[in-house]
Amino acid sequence: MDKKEFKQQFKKRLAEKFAMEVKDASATELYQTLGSIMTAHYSQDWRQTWQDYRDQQQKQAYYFSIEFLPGKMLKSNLLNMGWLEMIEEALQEMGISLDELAEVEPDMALGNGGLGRLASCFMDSIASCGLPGNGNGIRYEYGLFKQRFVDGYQVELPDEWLQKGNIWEIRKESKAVDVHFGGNVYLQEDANGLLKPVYENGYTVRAVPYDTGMVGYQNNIVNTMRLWSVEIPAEEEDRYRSIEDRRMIEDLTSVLYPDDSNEAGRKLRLSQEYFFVSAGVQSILRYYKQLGFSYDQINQYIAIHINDTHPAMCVAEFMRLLVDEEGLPWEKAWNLTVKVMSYTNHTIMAEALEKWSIPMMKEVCPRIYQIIEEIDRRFVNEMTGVQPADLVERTRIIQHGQIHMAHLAIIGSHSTNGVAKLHSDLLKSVVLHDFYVLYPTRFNNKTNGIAQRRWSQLANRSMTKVLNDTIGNSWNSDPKDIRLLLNYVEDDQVLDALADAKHENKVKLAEYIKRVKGIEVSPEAIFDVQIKRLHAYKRQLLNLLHIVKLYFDLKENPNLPIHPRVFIFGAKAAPSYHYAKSVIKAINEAANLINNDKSINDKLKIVFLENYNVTLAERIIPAADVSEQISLASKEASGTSNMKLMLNGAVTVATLDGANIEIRDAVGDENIAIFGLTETEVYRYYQEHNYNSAELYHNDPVIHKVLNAFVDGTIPNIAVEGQEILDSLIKYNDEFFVLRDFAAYCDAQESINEAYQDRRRWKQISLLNIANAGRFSSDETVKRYAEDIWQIEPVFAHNSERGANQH
Ligand code: CBF
Repeated sequence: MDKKEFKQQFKKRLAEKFAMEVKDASATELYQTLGSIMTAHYSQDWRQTWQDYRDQQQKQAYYFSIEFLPGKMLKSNLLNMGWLEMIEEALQEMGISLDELAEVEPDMALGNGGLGRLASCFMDSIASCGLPGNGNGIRYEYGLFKQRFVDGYQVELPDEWLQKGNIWEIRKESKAVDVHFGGNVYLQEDANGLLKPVYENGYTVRAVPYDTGMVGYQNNIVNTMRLWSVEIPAEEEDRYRSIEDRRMIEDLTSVLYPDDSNEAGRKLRLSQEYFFVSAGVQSILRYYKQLGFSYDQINQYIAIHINDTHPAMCVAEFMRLLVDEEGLPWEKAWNLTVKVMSYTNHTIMAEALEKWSIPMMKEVCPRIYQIIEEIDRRFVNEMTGVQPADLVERTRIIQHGQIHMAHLAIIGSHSTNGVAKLHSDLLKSVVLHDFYVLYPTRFNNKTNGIAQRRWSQLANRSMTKVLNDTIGNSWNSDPKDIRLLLNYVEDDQVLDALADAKHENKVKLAEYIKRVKGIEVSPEAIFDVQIKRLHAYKRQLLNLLHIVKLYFDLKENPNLPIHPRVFIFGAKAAPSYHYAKSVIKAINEAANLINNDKSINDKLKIVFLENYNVTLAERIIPAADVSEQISLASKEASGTSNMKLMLNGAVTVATLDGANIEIRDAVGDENIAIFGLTETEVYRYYQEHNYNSAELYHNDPVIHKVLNAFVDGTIPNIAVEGQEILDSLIKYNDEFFVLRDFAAYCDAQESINEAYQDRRRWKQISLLNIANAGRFSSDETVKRYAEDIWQIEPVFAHNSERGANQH
């Protein structure tokens, strides 16, 4: 489509849809009109992609994830369709700003953080690499809460993202399936002497899929993200007459559980898990049956990926359908199940490895419980005699009245991977060591990646322009080519152009900060950014302690030779995570104190931006000079904001944790500020029980002074929160070694301060970060999943224009 044709279509569609002309239409009406032209256009490719997979009998992967976090899709779809510039110009000629239309799109936030965002990066990359892979999840009516600050406290508001409809999705009633919950199940011989389950009582709900096209990058491939929504089947209407009864059903896909790192031990969450697992697996098997192949080969056509433990019931549901519904013998069904399933672990935090109590599982999905019990019984039988004797007891699925979902996922799949080298090693050596002993070949690493086109070409257009002018645009489709920039590390023109682009982004962010927070910040200052979920192990508190120290230093000596710094935070705390909310309050109050203290000559500012989400990340990241990746070594599985910030030329201050280690390997020690305990040192403390944080507090005058500020009124209005924070650090012995790493962190920060003042050197470091970021593209990550785990291949080009990007 060219500009002229688009403009004609646009006006025609606007008239048909809204009976309006451009000059009378609102931004929402214009946005919806544009969206409908786009979906109509890519729908042909969508159908064709599906047909190609079917005709070519392609093996397909299904990525089951309880969270997806795509953010806004308008511009990313335009970019992937190859339309971005053409549409921008055409709209402009009609007096419409694309940015204003993008503003009205809700940020699709069906996830909490890294886990869900990774799933969406994968969707983008899977389609862009021409790989046959689909998403399967839940269409929550309310996304992750909207965060507001009231008197410095986090307040959560509902995210009614569907209020104005969602232009990207299609409700597919014809693909609905029924999901059965509750009641009793017993086994009875059928006419052929086979044991079949008989269901009593219980209730059935309808799962209706809403499909969203996942548009590949300029390759005419469109995959599917299928999100399930609950409905009451017409034939069951009579059963659900009261509002309470209906509410009970509707709640199933109403809200996203607002936490991705604590055990979500509630019946609703378990029901949600079974709901999307059962619906997804049923629809996959229905498709497979239409292909007409025997079940013996199902693993050659289907791969199911269990993203974290939430969809682990896929193992049992697949068994249920093969054994109960299709009549396969147990052993045969089991062999196939293990070959079809694979699992990614995303955390070493014990509390996030889900466990469900037997009574609850029996109540929610009794047949699934029976199947898990049988898997567990057979596992124990099979492992009889394995040494050491207690290994089986430690690895079995059902222990002490609880069902261990990670154990189910590992035992029931052929692959378990971690998400960064260190994390995968820790899984093997510590967290899942017992399983590694049993199944050494199942364990592997797949370091995370990011959808680089979104985080550069969309989010940072000024940098993109410099890169395109300097190295051409092959990196647009093959992010690895960004390394061509290495040739320009001594080129002052390029260094200056990149620095100018950064400055432009900082000016824009400064304007935004002024608009939403009323805080004046100078784009000449260092923009130092920590953006991620608020969690004690991520140590936003360490960042704050250092800021307070700097503040005291400046109070003592206002002429201290430090380059002005703006510390920017973005973080949501899970609503029930009291401690995290106290840290938010403390940061906000410290901001009030420091930002209003004229005596420090504007050398220090704190900006805590509300409602951190994908869209806000797209504003902040291009403007960042410094990237804070300061979790306690061993605790952050990978991190992905570290990769986004690096790609945008920020310099990382980091512990040797998660993917920071690989970033260090990529850029070299001299282009990153590493500090703090290593994972080995942390584990040594755990073994020797010899950490004493109170000693540090009493003996180190700097720590003493900084911590006292939290309880002596220096930071105002945090009497309760300040005490809670102090107690966590002293009384409860500082679980995440904040005080132990404090001095090293201050030194690392000082090295950043010095490095920044050597402008040329800083620009070079920044360039080296950009140039070395290509390896963290999720294109590369999904290719490794495709090859090593799912065994899927790029679709064979249907015609010369279609197919995998040739990179
Ligand atoms: O692997 C993706 C991300 O997942 C988490 O957010 C998670 O929810 N477990 C981890 O905390 C991140 O380290 C990781 O990058």
